[in-house]
Formats: sequence, C-alpha cells, structure tokens
Amino acid sequence: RRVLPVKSFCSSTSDEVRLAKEASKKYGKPEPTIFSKIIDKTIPAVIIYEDEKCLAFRDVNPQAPVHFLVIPRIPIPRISEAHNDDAQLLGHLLLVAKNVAKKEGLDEGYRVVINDGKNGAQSVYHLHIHVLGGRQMKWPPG
Ligand code: TR5
Repeated sequence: RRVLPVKSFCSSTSDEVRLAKEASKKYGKPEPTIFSKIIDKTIPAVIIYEDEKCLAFRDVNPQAPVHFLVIPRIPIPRISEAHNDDAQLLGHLLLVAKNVAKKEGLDEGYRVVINDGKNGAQSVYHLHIHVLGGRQMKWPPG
C-alpha cells in the first residue's frame, strides 16, 4: 500500500489554490520573450553551454571582449520575482556562470551582473545573468 506523505492529507483547498497560483505565475504567466525563442532554438544564438536547467550564450551586443548571458529554461521574469523555492536553480545559474567564465579563460577576473526592472535597466524580462570580462572593469557602474 502506498503511504501518502502527511502533507497530502493536510492540504486544504486554499493550499491547492495558492500552489496553483504560484505554479501559474512561474510556469504559465510570464510573456514569452526573445530568450524563450533562443531556448527553443527558433532564433539563433551562439550557445556556449546548456544543460537541463539553463543555457549560456553570447550577448549579441557585447560590452566587453567576453560577454555572455546565463538564463534559466523556466521563464522567471526578473530577480525581484524569484521565489524562495528557486534557490537551488539560482545557485546553479551562478555556478554555471563561474564554470563558463573559466572555460572562456577569464582567469584575471570578471563581472557578474543582474539588472532588475526599470531602474536596473533591464530590457529583457526573462531573468539573465550577465558575465563580462576580458578587460578592466570600472566602479561604480553607470
Ligand atoms: O538590459 P538587460 O539586462 O535586460 O540585458 C539584455 C541583454 O540581452 C542585452 O545585453 C542585449 O544585448 C542582449 N540581447 C538582446 C537580444 C539578444 C541578446 N543577446 C543575444 N541574442 C539576442 N537576440 C537574438 N535578440 C535580442 N533582442
């Protein structure tokens, strides 16, 4: 006999509604962006790494000799809309950024940037991590 986890017995309708709302927010609602098309390969990009959770590709308008983006396959619109249960995925994205930076030969250091919303100058509403390197970065950024 299959033993159901305790949570199944306890879940109320309002729990289900909350979970469904969260799931639709995360998986259903976000508008597809140009990055969705890069993920499903209907538009081309120079993909330099991919796995089951994310991909990394070269920025089409590079701001440094090396400039690539790491994006999750699921369309989280922006970092300020990430959920607590995205923690593992977000950690994974950072480790991929680090591993690809190494593969790209950025041994002297590099910059990792996430722009959020209007004031952060975000232009594509599919969460992405910029990795920039191959030159001396300045501080503060503009
Ligand atoms: O301003 P945020 O942080 O939102 O960064 C968006 C980044 O996406 C910019 O650095 C753009 O240059 C980059 N971008 C935009 C497009 C694009 C891209 N990188 C690779 N391939 C791209 N395609 C095919 N189309 C874009 N519109």
